[in-house]
Amino acid sequence: FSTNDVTVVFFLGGPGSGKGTQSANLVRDYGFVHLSAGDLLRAEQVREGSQYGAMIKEYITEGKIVPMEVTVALLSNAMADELAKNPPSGTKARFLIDGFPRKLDQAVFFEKTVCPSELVLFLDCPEEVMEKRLLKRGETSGRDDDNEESIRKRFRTFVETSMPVVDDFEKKGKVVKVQATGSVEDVFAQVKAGIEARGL
Ligand code: UP5
Ligand code: MG
Repeated sequence: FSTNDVTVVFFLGGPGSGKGTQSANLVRDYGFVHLSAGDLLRAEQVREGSQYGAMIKEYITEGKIVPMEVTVALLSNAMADELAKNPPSGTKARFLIDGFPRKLDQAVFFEKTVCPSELVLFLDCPEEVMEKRLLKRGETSGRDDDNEESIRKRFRTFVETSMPVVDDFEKKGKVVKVQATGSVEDVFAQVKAGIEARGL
């Protein structure tokens, strides 16, 4: 597909900061197509015949970042599928890419080989708040990584590996940062104000 047909917004933030929740609001009000890298990986993990299932499960449980070849292929295939289904006519397709890139080299690779991002939306949230949300969700989510040990590992990976991605985009003036501790509605009001200020 042609990068002229699409607008890409990266949606970053720590584990449990509310990316998935706010994505649903953005889809509803702004017509974004939501692509969660984590959801795509979890679907690939259980896909019949996938050669990556066991590897993905191991990485997710350990809170480690899956090698980018896998994630970037899943994302670019999902984008191509969407554009084949709904070919852009006049207006660009808007993709909200949730939870990716989480490592500097993945950001560089994606922007070079798939599509540069227009904007980076970042949910800023303290670990205590995120931990509480994730443990609560873990009571029913069935996710392999919603337990105390995995959460600790995910936080560590986020600080050591993923925050440098946010910092790098920040230096380039691309980040809209939102405080994610309030209610879902409060956070969404800030998200709206932030992206509208950027003309999206
Ligand atoms: N909640 C949300 N907002 C709230 C609010 N304002 N007030 C009160 N409660 C709120 O929210 C989490 C929980 O909090 C929910 O119960 C929600 O109701 C509540 P959610 O919107 O799900 O937060 P989100 O930021 O999406 O949290 P998630 O757990 O999905 O974040 P992660 O970034 O950890 O998960 P992801 O699925 O992106 O990645 C999982 C793993 O996949 C990674 O650890 C990694 O191993 C792997 N991965 C890669 O390897 N590469 C990638 O590129 C992407 C993922
Ligand atoms: Mg999520």
